[in-house]
Amino acid sequence: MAKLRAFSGIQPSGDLHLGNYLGAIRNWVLEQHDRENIFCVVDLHAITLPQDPKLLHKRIRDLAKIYIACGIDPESVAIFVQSHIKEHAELAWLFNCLTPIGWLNRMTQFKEKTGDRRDQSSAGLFVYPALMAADILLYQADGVPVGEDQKQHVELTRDIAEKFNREYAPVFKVPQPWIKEDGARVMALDDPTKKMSKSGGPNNLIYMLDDPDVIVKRIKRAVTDTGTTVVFDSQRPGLFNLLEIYLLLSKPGTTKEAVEEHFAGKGYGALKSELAELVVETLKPVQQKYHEISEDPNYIEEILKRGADRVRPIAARTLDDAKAAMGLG
Ligand code: ATP
Ligand code: LTN
Repeated sequence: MAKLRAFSGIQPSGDLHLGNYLGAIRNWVLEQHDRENIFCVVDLHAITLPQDPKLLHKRIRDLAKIYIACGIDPESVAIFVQSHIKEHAELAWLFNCLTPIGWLNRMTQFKEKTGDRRDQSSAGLFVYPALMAADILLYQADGVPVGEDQKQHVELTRDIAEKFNREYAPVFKVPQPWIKEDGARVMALDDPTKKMSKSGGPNNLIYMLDDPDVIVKRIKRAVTDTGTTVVFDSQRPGLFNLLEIYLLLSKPGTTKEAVEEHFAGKGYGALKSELAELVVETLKPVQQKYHEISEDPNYIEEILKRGADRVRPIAARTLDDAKAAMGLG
């Protein structure tokens, strides 16, 4: 039986953090051999907010290198840059014309990102979800492995696909959000009521490329409460978050009970130092591989070129079908 196709992407809008890893990339890696995978660096999404051109160019390459350093196999998986395939922007325009403003008005990410500065934000930020729908639907993906915060965008993608298929012709596969229960929402270290995020301030996250001593400091500073027992208590969100991260990074098959038993009689200090050690150990091989890959700048350029060459025909075919169905050209 043919494998299901996964499509996902991350914006090169900042350095990658543990939330991106646990909510997205780790699952891409774990399931890469069971699926056909297309993973994108969504640079056109990044420019919905102002970016420094030189830094953006570097971050695009760094993000692709991190995909590989985390264990994505570039021989079997297509890794490419969104702006290398013109079809994304073109299909996004068709979707802008198909998507009611009311659907976009409901998107919580737009509201969170703009707050009371809506009128100053770019039109691109508002139509961002139509571009995301184009990314996914161009490749006829069966599913989209993402963290919980992207669920609403994948649901909008489904709505757009269904509307197009109903009004014009059945061109698009309607994809599923593939969201794991575990790790889908890693919380900020300095405020466990918010998600860990690139745009959330310097004390909220652990970067994938942080040095070991920085990781230790960040975890030591993480907000907890005044309790003493180390148990999964949802009323103590700071502690809960640290324990969740600990569990996710522990050996496969480790249970919550086993973690609680391990920390019985120990305090928050022990949890923080053991967690820091676990994070450092997890990130060490990723960082090593990242630095190895970085020694030859041509390596990543080659991978990205090959990735784009592999996916371009799929994108071109879907766009042609969509344009024909709409009577364009
Ligand atoms: P920004 O702050 O710019 O929105 P971000 O840190 O939220 O960035 P994205 O580029 O939007 O990161 O997300 C990339 C992937 O990582 C998505 O699949 C998203 O769902 C996932 N992700 C982001 N933050 C978290 C988190 N805190 N917990 C779990 N998954 C996350
Ligand atoms: N909106 C996503 C990034 C993104 C994406 C996609 C994810 C853009 N296009 C297609 C999955 C599939 C985000 O902010 N994390």
